[in-house]
Amino acid sequence: MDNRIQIDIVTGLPDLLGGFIEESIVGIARKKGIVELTVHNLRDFGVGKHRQIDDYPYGGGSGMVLMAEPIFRCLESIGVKPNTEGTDREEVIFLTPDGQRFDQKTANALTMKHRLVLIAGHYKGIDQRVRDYFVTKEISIGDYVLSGGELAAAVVVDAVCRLMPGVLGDSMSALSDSFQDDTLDAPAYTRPASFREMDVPEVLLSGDHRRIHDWRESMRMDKTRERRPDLLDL
Ligand code: 6GU
Repeated sequence: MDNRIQIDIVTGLPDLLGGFIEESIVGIARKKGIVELTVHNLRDFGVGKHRQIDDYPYGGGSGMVLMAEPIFRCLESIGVKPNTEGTDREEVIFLTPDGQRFDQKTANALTMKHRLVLIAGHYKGIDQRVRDYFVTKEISIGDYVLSGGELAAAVVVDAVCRLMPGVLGDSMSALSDSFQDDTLDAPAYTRPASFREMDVPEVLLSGDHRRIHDWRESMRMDKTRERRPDLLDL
């Protein structure tokens, strides 16, 4: 089966990702051997005795720019090819607010790759030559600005890992998610059936799977019409 994926994250702030990777669904996917994830510290490829990884922008302006050299050396050390020689089973992704908006469809498409290399820039940007030479896809996780790409990389990795076959215990669970079929999820309840005089809808206790299915379907549609009508006219 083709359900393994190799993920490399390139960052100047590797510590930001440690806890997330170990504790999350990503940790489970790794332990099951479905995801092989490595975080690469750009500082290890820094220039000069201070292992410099960023510098002032040519032409002036605020903020620092990640230098081309450390990123080139890091990517070359893990066998990443220039984007002119890549395969369709590999994607080199730069996380940036000016990228293409991340959504469930993109997450699904990324699960089909053998390898994802994610570059998280933490400063004003990265030297354009990295984008020109290596990057095959630029992703933004929404219309707001984060101080670095690390959180965005974590978002993408989480969304992709949980879709990999075998990661979630209940293989149906990912398929019924909000967005997976362009609708929002129905309300969920667990025990007890009555809590501070708030009761679980009777239908969910009925054991009648047909009625439960129809109720959930109708709640999904109502919620989607109310909150995200844009999803229905796609
Ligand atoms: Cl991918 N990076 C940063 N720095 N900010 C963002 C983003 C990415 N997506 C939305 N805002």
